[in-house]
Amino acid sequence: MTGFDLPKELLLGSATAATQIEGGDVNCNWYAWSLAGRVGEGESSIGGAGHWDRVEEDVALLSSLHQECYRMSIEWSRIEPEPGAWSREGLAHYRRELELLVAAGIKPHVSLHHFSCPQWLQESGGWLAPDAVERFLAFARRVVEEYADLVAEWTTINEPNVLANGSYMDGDFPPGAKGDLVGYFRASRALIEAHCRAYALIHELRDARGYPEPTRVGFAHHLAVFAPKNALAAPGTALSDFLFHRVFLAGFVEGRLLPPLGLGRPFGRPGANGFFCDFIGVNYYSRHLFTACARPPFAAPGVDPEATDRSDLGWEIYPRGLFQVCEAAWKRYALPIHITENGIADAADARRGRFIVEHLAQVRRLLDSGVKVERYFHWSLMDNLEWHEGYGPRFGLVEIDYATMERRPRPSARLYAEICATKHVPEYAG
Ligand code: IFM
Repeated sequence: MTGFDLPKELLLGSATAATQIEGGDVNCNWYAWSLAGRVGEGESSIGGAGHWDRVEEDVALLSSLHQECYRMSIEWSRIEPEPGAWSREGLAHYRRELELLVAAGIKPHVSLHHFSCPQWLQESGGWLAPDAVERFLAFARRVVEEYADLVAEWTTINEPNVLANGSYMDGDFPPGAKGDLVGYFRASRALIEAHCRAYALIHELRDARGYPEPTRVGFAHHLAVFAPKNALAAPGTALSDFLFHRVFLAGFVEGRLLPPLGLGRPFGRPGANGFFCDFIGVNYYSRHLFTACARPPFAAPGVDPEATDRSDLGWEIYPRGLFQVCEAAWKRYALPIHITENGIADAADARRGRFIVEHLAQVRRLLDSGVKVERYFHWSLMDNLEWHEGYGPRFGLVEIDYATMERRPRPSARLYAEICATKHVPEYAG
């Protein structure tokens, strides 16, 4: 049999986020965003993939697909539906889910913030509210105190660059501001501060309890390959790369503000390794081709017209990019890499199997080059709400029939399950 093997220490699993799959939450800012007509074509987060009522079924599904680890998020508005009021029902619900995972031998990885927040926080300014960081830390404290026995691995904040950009530059995320540079910078700074302080807090709360599994805290960074179309586009591409990737790495990993966000290291004490991360979470999807333009940052992203291999969303499928972004992060920090997301919108499931095999081949290359990759989470376990795009894009290993909420594993799910069970990646036969 040809193909290649992966080491047993590399855990393979899949990822989701609460707002995208749970359904039923009226206190979240994305529900209000749905009511405002900003999700898909009049779609709503209220349905999700019906996960809130199907936790047992979905944990059984994860088991049947031989997932070794599962990245999920905890919906802030389920835990704190009103300021300072902790929901017993919400807390008990996630405890049950986490207990089911642990009982099934699936290692949970919990994200505290994955794009959404309670509507009450949104109404007081979201990440621009004067007390946003303190509010987030109070939520983090409550969650970590509650689940420290079950969860060792934590993501503080998912894709802060995408969140700040969507909320204040593109306007697709609440509050829908467009080209608001001041808002973008202030939100980015608040996210960095929230992460750095949560890093210390999670360690302080959990390390003291002496669990055998060490606490590990990081953030999930959206890292794409930014390539210039030609020499003219090179400076603008480099500047875009700096603003979208590097500034957030410096903030979240080093606790350092770089211009234009500020200067210095204002966020207190890092961990024993000198950083505010024990691993770097990498969310990798695609490559963007930049063309020179007249407006700052003087290059605009697009898709290479010659790239024929694309997802349903038109994103270029570029497996080598996974190697490039992970290797660059490793060279800079030598921190373990957790691939916290990697996946494809592919309703017909025509390309997902190959996508998985080709991206895992890059993981093999990374390991062979000495890069410490410890986790790979495929995005996503199941079809879900692709934020402002609605339910159209199908990222799931498992198809969701939204009329009945029936779960139907796609052929790629079977292939990936076999890989997870055997740690052998077969040559892709189509
Ligand atoms: O669905 C999103 C996820 O919430 C964050 N990372 C990218 C995914 C696909 O766009």
